Amino acid sequence: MGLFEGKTGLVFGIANDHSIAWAITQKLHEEGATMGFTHLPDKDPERPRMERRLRKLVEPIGATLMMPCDVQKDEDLDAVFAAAREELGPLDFVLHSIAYAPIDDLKGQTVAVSRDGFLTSMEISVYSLLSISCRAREHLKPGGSILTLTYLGGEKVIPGYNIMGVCKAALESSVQYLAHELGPDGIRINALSAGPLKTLSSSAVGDFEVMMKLYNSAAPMRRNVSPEDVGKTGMFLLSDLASGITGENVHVDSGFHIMGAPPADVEV
Ligand code: 0WD
Repeated sequence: MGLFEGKTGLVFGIANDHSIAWAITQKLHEEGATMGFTHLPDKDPERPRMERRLRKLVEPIGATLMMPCDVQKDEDLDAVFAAAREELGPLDFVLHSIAYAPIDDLKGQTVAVSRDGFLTSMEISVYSLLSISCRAREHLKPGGSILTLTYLGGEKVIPGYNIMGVCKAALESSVQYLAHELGPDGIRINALSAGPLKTLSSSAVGDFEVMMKLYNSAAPMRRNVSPEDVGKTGMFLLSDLASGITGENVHVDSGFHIMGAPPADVEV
């Protein structure tokens, strides 16, 4: 019997088949989970690109719930959780795999980020975890689990990651405060810090290709991670196998984060 047999959850953040949320979803599905999904609202209802892309992926795995959701809108979040209650009943897990920064602010120096860019980046990339967790608290069963995605740029300076690094630092701190507050209700929350993977979001980050190459030569395992690596650990953290883990930032990065200097065989 699969680890998620008879379990239900909500997944935020599948944009396409390269999305990290999709890698984790596939593992959850293999273990028997029933899931609801959200996609960014389509601007043109005549050509619902986002909805179609998501539908193509999740219909074949038996998704019963697919809804538009812009995390900047409370009414969207309320509608998603109300529909989840109706369709899926009390939830076992919630996956938050969302981040955004306006491109000019992301590419520019952190010192020069605009006020609006800062607020938008923080709202979508950090506040969304708080607002989703606040609602999830009402819908998760005791023993329920929340997972968010982060990156080493929240702990150390990664050139090119800029304002998103500041967001990830705030996200990781939020995970700890939320773990403290939700723990008494029997709810766990963790972050998974993934190595660099080629996705829609990461294509906007400067020097990301350089980072991917660097992992191949400088990570202890001398390779970058795969979506499969991240999918497996994401599923584990949401599962009952991780029943004693909360407030943690689990690195799935071939060990890259432990290095303080490149190995001797790497040319600098
Ligand atoms: O190397 C990477 N790709 C890494 C990503 C390494 C470590 C961490 N991460 C993180 C990201 O920062 C993010 O938190 O993983 C998470 C997922 O990112 P992803 O899978 O790399 O990127 P993507 O497939 O683009 O999914 C992020 C999604 C959005 O995609 P687009 O590309 O359409 O912006 O976040 C969602 C959206 O589906 N999103 C929103 N959802 C609701 N409301 C919003 C919003 N306002 N904005 C973005």
